[in-house]
This record gives sequence, C-alpha cells and structure tokens, in this order.
Amino acid sequence: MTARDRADEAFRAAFGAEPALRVQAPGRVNLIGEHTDYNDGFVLPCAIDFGTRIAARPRDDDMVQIVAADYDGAIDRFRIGTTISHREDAAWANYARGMVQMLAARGLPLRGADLAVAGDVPQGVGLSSSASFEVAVGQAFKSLHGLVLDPTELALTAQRAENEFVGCNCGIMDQLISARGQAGHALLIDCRSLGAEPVRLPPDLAVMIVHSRVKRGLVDSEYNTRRRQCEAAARHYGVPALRDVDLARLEAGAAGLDEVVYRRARHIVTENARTQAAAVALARGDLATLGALMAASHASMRDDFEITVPAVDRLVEILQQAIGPQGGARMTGGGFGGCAVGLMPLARVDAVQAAVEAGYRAPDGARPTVWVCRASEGAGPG
Ligand code: GAF
Repeated sequence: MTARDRADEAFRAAFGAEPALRVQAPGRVNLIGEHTDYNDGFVLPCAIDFGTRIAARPRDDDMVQIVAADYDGAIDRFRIGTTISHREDAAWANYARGMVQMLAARGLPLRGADLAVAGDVPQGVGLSSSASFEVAVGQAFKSLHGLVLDPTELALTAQRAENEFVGCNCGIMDQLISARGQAGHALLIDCRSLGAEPVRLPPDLAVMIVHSRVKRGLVDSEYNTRRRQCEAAARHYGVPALRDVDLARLEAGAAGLDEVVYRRARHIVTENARTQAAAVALARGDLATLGALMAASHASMRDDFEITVPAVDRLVEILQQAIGPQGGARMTGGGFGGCAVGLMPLARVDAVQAAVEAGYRAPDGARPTVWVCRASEGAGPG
C-alpha cells in the first residue's frame, strides 16, 4: 500500500471520516556540498520521490490530534496555545509538536487539526525523513488554515523545530529542499542568502541511492563537534563563517590553527568550490567533470572531515568503478554510515546495480539496498 493510502486508512480508522485534504513533503538526496550548510556555504540536493504524506481536516477548536500509521496507529494529542511539552516516550511525536510550537511562535493564526501521517522515506539512513515530516506538518497547517507562509519560511520554521524542540543542531539544507524542491532539478542553494538556483538534471541521468546498511552511529555528537570545529576555524580567520575563506587565505593564515581544525576547514572551503563547479558541470551534462568532483568530495569527507566509515568508503569505490568516467559517486548526508549517491547515464543502471549487489556487503553481512530516484517537487498538495 502506498504511504498516501496508509495515511488515508489511518485517518478513517482514527476519525471515522474522510480527510478534507492531503499534503506531502519529500525527503532528499544531496548530490554534493556536505556540512557546508551551517558554514553559510553551498549545497546541491534534490528532493526525491520518497516522502511524508498527511491526510488532514481542520478543527474549530485548539486541539491537535495526530495518528501515526507507521507507529501502529499511535495517537498524540495536544493543544495549541498551551505550553507544548517534549515527549520522551514517543520520539516521533516531537517533530509534529515542535513544528506546531514554532508555527505558533511566528504569531500565525493557528487552529486545531486532525492529521494522519505515513511516510516512505527510509528512516535513519540520511535521506531526511525527519525534515520531510516537519515540513509536511507545516504544509498541512498552511493548507488547512490558509496560513501566509512561503516555502522558505516553512523551511526555516521546520529547522527551528528541529534545533529548538527536537534538539538536533542541523543546518537548513534538508528542510529547504523539502519545501522548495523542483521536479527534474537539483537546487544549488546558497545557505547564506537562501537563494536557490534550479539545475536541470539531464533527462538520461540516473540518481542512484545505495544504503550501506551501516547504521549511522555517533551522528549527533560528531555532528556537533564538526560544527564547533568549523566555528573555531571561522573565528581564527576573523570571518562570520567559513564561506568567507578561500583556499589561498586558508593556507596563508594557517599558522597557529590546530591541525585537525585546519583539515575540517579545508573540507568546507574546498567543498564549497566543488559544489559550485558541480552545478555548472551538471547543467552542461558534463558527467566526467561531475564524477571527478564527486570523487574529490568523498576523499575530502574521508580524509579531512573524517565523517565516513570504511564500509561506506568501500561501497563508494565499488560504485565509482562500476560507473566509470561518465558520472560518479560519493557518500551523501551527515555521515558515519548511511547512504552513497551515484550519478550515471540511465543505460548504466542495471550493470552498476548488479556490481554493487555482487561486490558489497556490510560488516555484518547485510546486502546493500539500491533505490533509483526521481528528482521531485517540494512540499504541496499530495
Ligand atoms: C544533516 C543536516 F541535517 C544538514 O543540515 C547537513 O548539515 C547535512 O547533515 C550534512 O551536509 O543532514
């Protein structure tokens, strides 16, 4: 059953009626530009055809009822206008609670709602299931109550929910691409101005995501450590963010900077340059240049930023070899396990998939999971 049908079914079971409307918000895959978002830098993600679906109806009181099809029909209830507390016993509920809290904090005229949620973004693998959930909840309230909230404001509200309510100190990339994705395109996002330039994907280009089946460990603590190291480097160079440093300045001013912090900064500085170059190569259909940039990005994440694990390095090598010079592969997302992304001509998909399935096993023997995705539209009716 599709996520949309599961959301509908859960809605009928919980509320005994048909939903008044349906919305969706997608997950994402980042093609290049990793950990650059919280350095005011550049990222190049696309929204994918996995997402969160919500069936909804408005209420004319302040009650929010939300049923989770993916959690055995568990129901969460809370009231707008009261202090919405964090639930320790139902982590899933906090994404919706946080989103409603932050919509209210914007001073928007919120009313209650009955919602049923179902998603098909694989969870915990680095494809932004949580951002898609938050953005979908915001989209549902926007559509139900006619809230004036543009897609960038929707994304910023979702990021605030994640930072201040859920407690994860993420950047803006995941929420922004979920809110603003364009079918058939990646977006080159400037995470300082929040400007986004659509980059059309060549029609014969396949976007392959391969899950390493390595569970992402240590993500939160290592993510926060990387953020602190980047901030320390920006302070050393006397700039607001590493976005403001180029390679010449990085090298010239390195004296006195801790060696590890220097390498972290070098990843960000070089990754920003690679991401902008990759957007140009993608727009031109220059898959050889794109592949070289993806390979350099992976090496930088492995050696300078140290966010890959050996199994993911091996997976990326297998992908790179199978894809050959027309296209490329790299780890995608926050790191420490999770997924690799491969870009290649459509004609190569079967051979690449066969090579990965034959050649890769996770340390516990698990087989990789392969998805071929479509670049999809951001949040909206669905
Ligand atoms: C996670 C974060 F949520 C994003 O903001 C981004 O920093 C990413 O890791 C790394 O590029 O998905």
